Amino acid sequence: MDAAGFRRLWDQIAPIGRADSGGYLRFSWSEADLALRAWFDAQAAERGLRTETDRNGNRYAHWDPEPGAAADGRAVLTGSHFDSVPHGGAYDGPLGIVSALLAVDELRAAGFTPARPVVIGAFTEEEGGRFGVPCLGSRLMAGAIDPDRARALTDADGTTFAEAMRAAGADPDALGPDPDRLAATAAFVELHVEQGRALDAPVGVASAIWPHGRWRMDFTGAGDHAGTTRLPDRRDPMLTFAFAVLAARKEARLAGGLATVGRVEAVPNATNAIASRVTAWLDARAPDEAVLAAILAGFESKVCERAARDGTGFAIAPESATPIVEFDAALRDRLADLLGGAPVLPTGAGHDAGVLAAHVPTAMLFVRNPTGVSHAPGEAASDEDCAAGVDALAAVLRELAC
Ligand code: HGY
Ligand code: MN
Ligand code: MN
Ligand code: MN
Repeated sequence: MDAAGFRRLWDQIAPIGRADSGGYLRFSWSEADLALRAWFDAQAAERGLRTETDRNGNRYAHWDPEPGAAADGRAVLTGSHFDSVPHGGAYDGPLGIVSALLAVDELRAAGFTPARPVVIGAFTEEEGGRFGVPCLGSRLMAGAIDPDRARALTDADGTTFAEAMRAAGADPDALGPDPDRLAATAAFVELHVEQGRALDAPVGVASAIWPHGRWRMDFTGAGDHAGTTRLPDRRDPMLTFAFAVLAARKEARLAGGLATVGRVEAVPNATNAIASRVTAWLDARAPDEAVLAAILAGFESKVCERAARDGTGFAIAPESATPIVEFDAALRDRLADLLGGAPVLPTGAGHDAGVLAAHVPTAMLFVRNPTGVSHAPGEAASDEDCAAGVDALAAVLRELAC
């Protein structure tokens, strides 16, 4: 397709949830998310696609085959997510949904009729940007998280996932595994912007996702006056926290993985008070499980030692874990061949495709990111590469929906 055609549809969602930073605030069930869902529904209606929300709040548009179509009735699922991290980029998620709509247009314009359903999915809370656990919609579908836990997850204001869902008109009582839907899915293909500088061609195919997880860390001490408490008398959790940030980076560097502390909350959060508590979140990723385990073990023991010296408390608890994902090798090779020998590359970023890969033959297409920036306003993709992504996705859907 041509770049201008991509841009026309893309521009329709560009203002939704855009902040002054140039990044996006598109949290699940927020006004922006509901506006995107309404836009998705309108696009589906324009194309005569049947829409549906599953028990976990994931939204779908179905391109149904003609009655009596030859295939076994199982669907080819494509799509991604609308939600963003705070001040995230424009492409992470929505690119996969917009590209899917355009790929359907392209296939129809070419006279293609699918032999099996082609379904476009918009997954809920992929980023965990509001409720903390990433890929929540797909995890629920796959039975990878207890629905009671999901319902009780809270956002920064104390609103639970269940309350947010209900306020948006969805039913949180229905949350839970959806094995029938998984069984009715022949393949899932998620198109996504590449999130680093690893892809030097318009379109690539994913090989694997690094194992990764999130941990909540609580540093506790004694709140006190910044002007009257002598240094030896302090039990300052901020000190232990500061050590932990450096320790995470050091352990990751030594082991050959990645560790990030990108979110922190201090109590009481006053300039002239020693904090009584610091809560922070660790994100760690690695090329394999052993390296990830080594980072965590080294980190925990160093911070515990340090906390003992600081007279502070330190507790760390996992909030989500995603094991290594090796995408279906046959599908990966088939798609790379189909796309004329497209580059095949792993990623350190998590995706709904990574969750569903345990249940359904799954593949990912990546679109080149010239800045290599993601989860920040600088995330980029050229219209030409996005159009190439649409062409690639259309070719893949044609191949899989025959
Ligand atoms: O952070 C992550 O990789 C999540 O998918 N988006
Ligand atoms: Mn993301
Ligand atoms: Mn994403
Ligand atoms: Mn005072």
